[in-house]
Amino acid sequence: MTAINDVTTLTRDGDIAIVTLNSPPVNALSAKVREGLFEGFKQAIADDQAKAIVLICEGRTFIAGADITEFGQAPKGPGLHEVQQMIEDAPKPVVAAIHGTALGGGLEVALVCHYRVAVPSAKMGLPEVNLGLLPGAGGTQRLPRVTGVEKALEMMTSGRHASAKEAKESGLADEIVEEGKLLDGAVAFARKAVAENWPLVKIRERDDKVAEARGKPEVFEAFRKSVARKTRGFLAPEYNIQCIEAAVNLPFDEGMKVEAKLFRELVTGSQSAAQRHVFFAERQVAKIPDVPKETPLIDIKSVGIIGAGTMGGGIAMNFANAGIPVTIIEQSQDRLDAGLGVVRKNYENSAKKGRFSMDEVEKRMGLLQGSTSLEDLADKDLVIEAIFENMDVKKDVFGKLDKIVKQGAILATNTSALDIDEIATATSRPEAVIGLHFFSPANVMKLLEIVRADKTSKEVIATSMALSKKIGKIGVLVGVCPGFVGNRLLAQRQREANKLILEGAMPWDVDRVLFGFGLPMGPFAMSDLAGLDLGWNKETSKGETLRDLLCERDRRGQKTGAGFYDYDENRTPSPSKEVEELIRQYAEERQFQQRDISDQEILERCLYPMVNEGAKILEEGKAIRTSDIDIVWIMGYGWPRYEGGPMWWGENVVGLDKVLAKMKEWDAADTSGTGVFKPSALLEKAVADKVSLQKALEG
Ligand code: T1G
Repeated sequence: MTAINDVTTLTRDGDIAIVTLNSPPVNALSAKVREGLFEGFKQAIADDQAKAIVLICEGRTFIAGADITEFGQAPKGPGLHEVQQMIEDAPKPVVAAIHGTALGGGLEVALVCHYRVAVPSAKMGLPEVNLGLLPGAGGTQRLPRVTGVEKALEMMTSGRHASAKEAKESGLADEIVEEGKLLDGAVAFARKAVAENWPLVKIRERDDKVAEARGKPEVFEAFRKSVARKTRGFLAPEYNIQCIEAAVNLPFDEGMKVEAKLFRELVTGSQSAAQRHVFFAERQVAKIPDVPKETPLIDIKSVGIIGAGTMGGGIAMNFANAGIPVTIIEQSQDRLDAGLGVVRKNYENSAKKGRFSMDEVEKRMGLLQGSTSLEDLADKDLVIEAIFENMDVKKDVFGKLDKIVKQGAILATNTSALDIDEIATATSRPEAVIGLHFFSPANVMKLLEIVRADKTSKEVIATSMALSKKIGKIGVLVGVCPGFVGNRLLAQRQREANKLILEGAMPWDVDRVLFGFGLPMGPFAMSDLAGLDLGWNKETSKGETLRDLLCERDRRGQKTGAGFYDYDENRTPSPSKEVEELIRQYAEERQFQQRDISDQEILERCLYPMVNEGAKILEEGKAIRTSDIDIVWIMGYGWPRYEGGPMWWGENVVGLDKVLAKMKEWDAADTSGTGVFKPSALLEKAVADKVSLQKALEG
């Protein structure tokens, strides 16, 4: 056995050389790994006793891609293309032995090997698009030559991982070997290739699969249309498509030049920097400085949920989906039946869409028991209250839970803004109380704000964080403050949007600017969708606010065919002349000066205060890091990943100095006395010291 370097060894099994990588956590193609591959293959090729070579990895996975932590650094060691050239030109068969996830550069290394074998649990993909990139090591030219153009288009623009079975069917894998016997299987396969003198397959020399799409630009146009909505605003999907067009229409080496050019554009651009930031931010959220990894977890075997409304039912589905039995409490059998009926309907709709079988519907429904008695929650390990958003009602319920539920259970509230420290005072066990703020629809939205109260114990926090992953959520730990993190930033945007339409912009102007920025929907379209009459009623309406006036005119949103917008029978919105006149009159009566407002001002007024508020949240210790705030807004409110999240965007696209200057300008001009534009001290410090907010926070 030869140690090539500290992550690569070279051994021989008879006449088969074996290059083994062992570079945790995912054998990413760091400089050391590339060095080891280059030197290891050089020696294996030079070894006349070795009639073939197997490339295999120790640990959890085959190479999972380029080392994303190396991006932006000066390149060291042999380049990936050099390593690939060495492998592809080897004068003897090279077999990639794949387990875990062969992704990105990892699959691109496997594609220059002559053959690929995999275990049944292996997965393969080119997910660079999720990092705002494209496969930059020949993947865009080789994948379509193996799988054909349509599958390559779908795989590269979705970034999904193909199973070993699919890989075998599409020609990406040549053989599936027994689980747990990858090395033996790969060596036997290599030996067979030698014994039967198989040709050394170079994918770059194949043309049949790409030729099928030659002269058919409609294949690409149809595909572009099919992904347009999902990829709106993202550069990388289109660049991936263009590389595949090059693979169809140009000789291999020319196609490689197109790939290199477009890769360089993406990797040096802001979108990829933002998406790489999000990749790491999504993993950082799980790290809680004062809650060590070793913190013991409470075993959550059964869950109680109080409230079978939209939120309670949606929350219950998350646990049933994870196979955890749930008891749902409602005040009456009718409300219980209605709530469980909605859950069943949701499951049946998913089954109709082919997501799972009707048997699975019954299995999950079987995990949901209904009751009208809180006493039935006595033995639950976790109880989540999802009832009316009123402090007295919540404190009353928590007082009862404190008497009923076994010691050691977690008592959680789904409140979206109320003070959880106060709710905890209704119990004798504040250390067991935590906020689990789900976002509607609770069974769909990935974000879960986990709200630690002053006395919440580390075990309860650690258990809640682990549980969020188990039920498929991204749990972000936040502190108790009005609106926690997500809604607290939203309030900043909402306030400015509501003022802008009194100062001369129209709702459709604000929505257009924010939709154009990449948010899924503007605030006024969102209000029409949710309904303007939430919490409003005719009897008590005083006709004071714009919303009162709209609701009194039965303009309650999409459901009444009119809200801020007019809607046709297909609910297609159009600006409303009536609303425009109503707004102008309402503004004049309140002495608002109307003026032309630019799109830039709309964007700044809506988004800069969010950055400033995020800095205040950090200052107050209500979020651990700026990237957690980014994740909250990406996962919970649809902030575009290619803009990195509000804090990343404020720092890396706008510049904190510009945000601060505007906050100061608006603060100086503000006569409301509310201080809403007061610049965050942390923001001022970061700008003064010319450091990031995180650095300024860490001192
Ligand atoms: N580079 C560096 N670190 C990586 C990494 C990578 N490619 N992939 C994962 N990690 C770290 C991750 O940050 C975490 O670190 C730990 O590994 C476990 O990851 C030339 C240019 C492989 C499916 O996009 O999809 O190749 O937090 O928590 O849930 O064309 O990681 O423990 O310190 O996610 O089991 C293309 C990205 C790169 C794959 C495993 N490859 N990784 O998931 O564990 S660009 C990717 C993943 C490229 C070429 C281009 C997942 C995973 P820490 P984890 P997991």
